[in-house]
Amino acid sequence: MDETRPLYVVGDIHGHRAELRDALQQAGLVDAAGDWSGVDADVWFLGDFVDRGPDGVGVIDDVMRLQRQARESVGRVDAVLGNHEVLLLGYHQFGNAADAAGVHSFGLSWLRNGGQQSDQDALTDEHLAWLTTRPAMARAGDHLLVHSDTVRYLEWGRTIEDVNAVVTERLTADEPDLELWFDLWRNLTARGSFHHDEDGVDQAELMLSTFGGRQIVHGHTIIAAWLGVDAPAVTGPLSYAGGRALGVDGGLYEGGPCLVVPLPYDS
Ligand SMILES: [Mn+2]
Repeated sequence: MDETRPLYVVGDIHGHRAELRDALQQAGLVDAAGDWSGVDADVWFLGDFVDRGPDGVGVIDDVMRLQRQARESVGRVDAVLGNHEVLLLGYHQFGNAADAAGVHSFGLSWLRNGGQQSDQDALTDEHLAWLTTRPAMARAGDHLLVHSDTVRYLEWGRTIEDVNAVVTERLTADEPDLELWFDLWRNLTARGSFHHDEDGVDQAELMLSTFGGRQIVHGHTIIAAWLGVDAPAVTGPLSYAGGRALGVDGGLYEGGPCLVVPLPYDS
């Protein structure tokens, strides 16, 4: 990546299409019509487009369109997979089928985690092809971009390329395996690795020394939960673990802000 290009990350949106458009417009990345105006910016969405909010697939449509428009310009738009994308895809693929032990099903998890039937109904082959080929991790400059604040990515590989290859292979397999898909959902739903008082810094160091980068930038865990405040009181991202981690989930579905964060973030 060209280090001189502006870099932004966007936290969890969960179906809040209008709020996303407003936040991108405020950052100068889209115009009043919602079309790309970010010129040479590099924008990474950190996943969780769907569930808990009114129009998750509409959000995906917007991001796919911005990706096309940025590509026609000199910008770049992409996204890492969130656990809710895996949930959306898993329920689409497996419905209420249970695993071999009869314990887990995407149907149950989908219901419990804010799944929206309207999103399932709106899914097209084009959405499926795009979602199933998004990476789980990416590097942008000194930043390691992931959805979830967890070390479980290490279970899939020791390089970004290997992790992404494992995830894509599972999601695009000709004969999808419920257990392997559920493993994706379970690991991407884990949280809090870098926030532990005792070993949070070590866990962040482990991720960075393995995958590269100087700061993990993630969504998934609402900043307000750590600050002990309500989501609307959140005003920006949270740098922690000695600056090795940056949380950017403003808690949109709980009334918090849609955070569009320029990197490097100067706290
Ligand atoms: Mn999440």
